[in-house]
Amino acid sequence: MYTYNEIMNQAEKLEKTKEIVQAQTFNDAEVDITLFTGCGTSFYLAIAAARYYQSATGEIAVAVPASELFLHKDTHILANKKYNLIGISRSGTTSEIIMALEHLKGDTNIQSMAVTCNGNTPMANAADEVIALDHISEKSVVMTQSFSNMLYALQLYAAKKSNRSDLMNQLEEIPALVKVALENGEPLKQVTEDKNKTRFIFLGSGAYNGLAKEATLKLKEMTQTECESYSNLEFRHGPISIVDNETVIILFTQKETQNFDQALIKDIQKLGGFVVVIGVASEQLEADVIIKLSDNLDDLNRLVEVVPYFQLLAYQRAIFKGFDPDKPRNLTQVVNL
Ligand code: F1P
Repeated sequence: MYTYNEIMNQAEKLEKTKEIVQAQTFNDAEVDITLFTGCGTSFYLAIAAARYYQSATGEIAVAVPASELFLHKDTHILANKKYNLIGISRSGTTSEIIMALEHLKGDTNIQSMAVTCNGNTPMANAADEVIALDHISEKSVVMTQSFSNMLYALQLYAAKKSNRSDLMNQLEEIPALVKVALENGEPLKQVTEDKNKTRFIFLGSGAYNGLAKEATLKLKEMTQTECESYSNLEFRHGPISIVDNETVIILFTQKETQNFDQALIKDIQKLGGFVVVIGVASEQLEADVIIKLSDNLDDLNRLVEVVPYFQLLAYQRAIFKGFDPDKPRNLTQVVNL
């Protein structure tokens, strides 16, 4: 039950996150590369946040799993470049994120920031700056409102760092839009309550690729369904061969992708696949289910508006299949090596 409650009360939490980040001042020393890192959900968040950051600021931003930073430092860190290393972790105690920060500590080219739901942890203490979202304290093993709130915090951070009031104005609408999404009933009932739909594939490009990856993780964690994610047009290059009449494709569409998405949808439907489209451009598209988003924000700024749909999809599917989303198989809240 607490997983459900944590999904359903995330809009209020986003309001508080907005206040926290807007009130904070950040280090504005120049760097060459902003590197976002984390594990699991926090790594997928890093992908979305890095793509948002680069587009907002015009500066180079990349995402790397935390373990890669101590296992293969040289393949990710250039000795002659200055970095802002942004570590993301709900708990602030996951082994790899602490090991990565410790491994890079002392390198004068690297400044660091922790984004976490616990401001008093080894990770927060090891970083030069912290965005602490202490009002998020999830009981659930699966990360839901921590994902949306840390992603939102990093979007607000990018808007502040780039001094872009146009972005900030749009981001301010997010808590209200998430509330509407949460109150949208069960638009995916046709999918969640069909036992003949067994394979789920999420397609998202750009920053939405991070959301597509996180959507697969939610479904895996809550229902142990094997599922995959791809950048929209990559799906044609091989993976489409697995589509059959048990396959559901959830496609995140954007203004830039919609002209290509319709042909892709038709190709998938011809093979028997069931296609759900989520996005503002979805009005122009034909699919099996269309979830239309508000059209007053740019696709990049509305990222968090999409999150409730895939979190509730996983939750509702779990309930339909008789799983307890509060007790996901083989998982613990924090992974320690
Ligand atoms: C990250 C994480 C989660 C995963 C599981 C274990 O934790 O890997 O993504 O769902 O609960 O922990 P954190 O570093 O963000 O606390």
